Amino acid sequence: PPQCSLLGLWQNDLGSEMNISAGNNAGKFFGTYLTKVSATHKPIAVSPLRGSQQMGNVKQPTFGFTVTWSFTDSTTVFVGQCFVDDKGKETLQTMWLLRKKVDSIEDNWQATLVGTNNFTRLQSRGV
Ligand code: B9F
Repeated sequence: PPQCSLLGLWQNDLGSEMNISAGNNAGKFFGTYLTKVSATHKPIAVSPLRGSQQMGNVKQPTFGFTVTWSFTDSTTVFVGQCFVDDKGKETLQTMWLLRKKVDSIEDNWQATLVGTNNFTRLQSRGV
């Protein structure tokens, strides 16, 4: 099977969707992220993502990207690896850190959440 590629439309185990639409030969990539969950009353909006991955002819590259949420004062970073199985099915295994905005340094201790997400390619639903 070919190299694992980050480009395209992905959905994670929470139902969030991301579209990695552009990459360059310096390993940088760009896209958009639509989270399915938010735990706020503010409406969810599409947010930009920017990342970088291992360069060159790497079959299962490692990568990292940042999502700066457009609808709330917080930022999430993801790190992961793109895996491809012997049938060509690709999976992104990631861990994330979410930094919340807190009002004072005394609240710094409670400002970071951690978790995992795995992403698979979103099948086009047709019409
Ligand atoms: O809900 C987050 C948020 C931050 C401060 C107020 C609201 C923004 C969206 C985060 C989405 C996370 C999950 N979605 C996903 O696909 S990023 C990692 C997970 N993977 C209230 C306080 C802190 C969180 C909720 Fe908030």
